[in-house]
Amino acid sequence: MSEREVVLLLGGDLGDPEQQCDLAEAAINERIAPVVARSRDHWTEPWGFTSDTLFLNRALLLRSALGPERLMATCLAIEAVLGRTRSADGGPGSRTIDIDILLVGSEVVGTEALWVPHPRLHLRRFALAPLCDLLPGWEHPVLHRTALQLLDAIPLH
Ligand code: PH2
Ligand code: MG
Ligand code: MG
Repeated sequence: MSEREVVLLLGGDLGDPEQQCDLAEAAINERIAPVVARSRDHWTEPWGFTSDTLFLNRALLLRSALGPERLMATCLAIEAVLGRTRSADGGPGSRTIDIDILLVGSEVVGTEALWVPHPRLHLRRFALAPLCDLLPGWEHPVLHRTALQLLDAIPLH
């Protein structure tokens, strides 16, 4: 299959988030594809749960021919190498590193294990703001709004 634009979102709030994101980026470079562009670093309030620590969120743009399932498996393997653990109830919580697939070109996947574009992308400022650093004009293949339009639609508070 031909190469498509892939955007991954890194996020972490435990330990040294800058170092964790740098390590994740190096592993992605080596195991998935060269990183073409990187968003600014966004320090963000935790979304969906409370914590004293801020998240570092950073988006990465790659070009890859890998399908979403292979991408996801590799992201999970890199998280594991970097010491990612998950809460027993599966709910959101503090973590060393999370690597999520935001989009794979205009591909749409909806299975029990994997949704692409990320199912909560349009609700999350912490994901849309880094994405807009990279591809503000990307059009969501289901919602038919650009990344910038989706970001503008999120209330500030
Ligand atoms: N990730 C979550 C839940 N909440 N909040 C921020 N600020 N950044 C994240 O990356 C994040 C979150 C689930 O993966
Ligand atoms: Mg996540
Ligand atoms: Mg994740």
